[in-house]
Amino acid sequence: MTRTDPAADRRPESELGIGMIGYAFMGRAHSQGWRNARSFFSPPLLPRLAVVAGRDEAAASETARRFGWESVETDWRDVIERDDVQVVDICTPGDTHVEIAVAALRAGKHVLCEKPLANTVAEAVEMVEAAEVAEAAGVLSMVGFTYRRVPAIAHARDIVASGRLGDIRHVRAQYLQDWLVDPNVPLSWRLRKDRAGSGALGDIGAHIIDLVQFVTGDRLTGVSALTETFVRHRPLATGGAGLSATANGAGDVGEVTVDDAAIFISRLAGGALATFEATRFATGRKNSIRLEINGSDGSLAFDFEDMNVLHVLRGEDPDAGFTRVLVTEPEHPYLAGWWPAGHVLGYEHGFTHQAVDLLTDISQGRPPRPSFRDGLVVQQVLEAVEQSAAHGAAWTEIPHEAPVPVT
Ligand code: SOE
Repeated sequence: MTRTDPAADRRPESELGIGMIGYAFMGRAHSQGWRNARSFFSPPLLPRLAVVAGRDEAAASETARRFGWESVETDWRDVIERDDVQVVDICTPGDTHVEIAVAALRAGKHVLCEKPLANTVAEAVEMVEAAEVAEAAGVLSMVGFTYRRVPAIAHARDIVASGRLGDIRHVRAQYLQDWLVDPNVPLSWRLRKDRAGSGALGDIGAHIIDLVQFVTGDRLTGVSALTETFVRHRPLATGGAGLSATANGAGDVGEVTVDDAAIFISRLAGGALATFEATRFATGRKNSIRLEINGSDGSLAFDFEDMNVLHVLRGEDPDAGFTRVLVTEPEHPYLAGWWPAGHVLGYEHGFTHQAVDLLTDISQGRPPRPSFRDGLVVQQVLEAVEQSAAHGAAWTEIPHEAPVPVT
């Protein structure tokens, strides 16, 4: 362990030590979330960036230097053993989530775990069981579906919950990226089933499954799905570090073992029909999360590539068309902590809102949302999609009763 701040041990009780495991894209996004939670909001408990952990000490140290983490570890087990860490923040690939989260919860640490919760339903069940035992002892947990915390999405949920759209009839959800269209993009951990669990389906499909259930307050009851892998072999990144070469021993390419795209239809428990599309091959779409909800008395539409705007049609005057609502007023969710109306927010702000909500929940002993059980429900949908796609798009029910009985 290398300690960068000698004053680190003398901190007021109103702080929680954060131990972040992982330092790459999500590590950077979470780091700024913890920092801005402290700078722009006044959560009852302030986050102290105690330690960032990664097997690559140089890379983890660079994240520590850039974001102000007080120390660095190279083994996540050492993070969990530290008395100055009260929250473990898991920012590593999905194949590591269950082991780290269960160990951290059993060690009495609150846990924030990146999405998707796990790589399988079985792993998610194990995590829910550990989380609910820990919760009984006041140790809390959250899964990182941060798009719930985009103000326009939270506002959309409030509109649906108010009943202003009437009975929900249609839900249209897409998550469109194009970073894999080039077949020369090297094989990364996200393209290996043993590391990521699935491809576009679990990485970005999980987001829109959670968003639809969050905004509508409803649940998917079953799916009929297709998946596709358009590019089945890719160059190994930088000599294939951490990735096995293809069976033919060529050594310069590796097999893609996950989906590049998934499309599926569903019916919500309340009767609405829903369509989902998650793809990394939507050429020209960079991070377009699109949601449209049609109700008997109105509609709403959202696109993350214009993330501060929510288009709302209120049924009073259908000729009026959709109203463009700029969701930046102080009374809109989370905005009071930021800038005056019109000074728009970005992708990173959802991570700050996530940090603020978790810290507030911990201070009040309130179970955070989305919970690990919410993450398990998403995992069940992911598994149903893969089962349906493996059986000619056969209709596949999603168990109504979670495999972990609600206690
Ligand atoms: C890659 O698809 C990715 O980084 C996802 O893993 C994130 O969850 C999403 O927010 C942005 O795109």
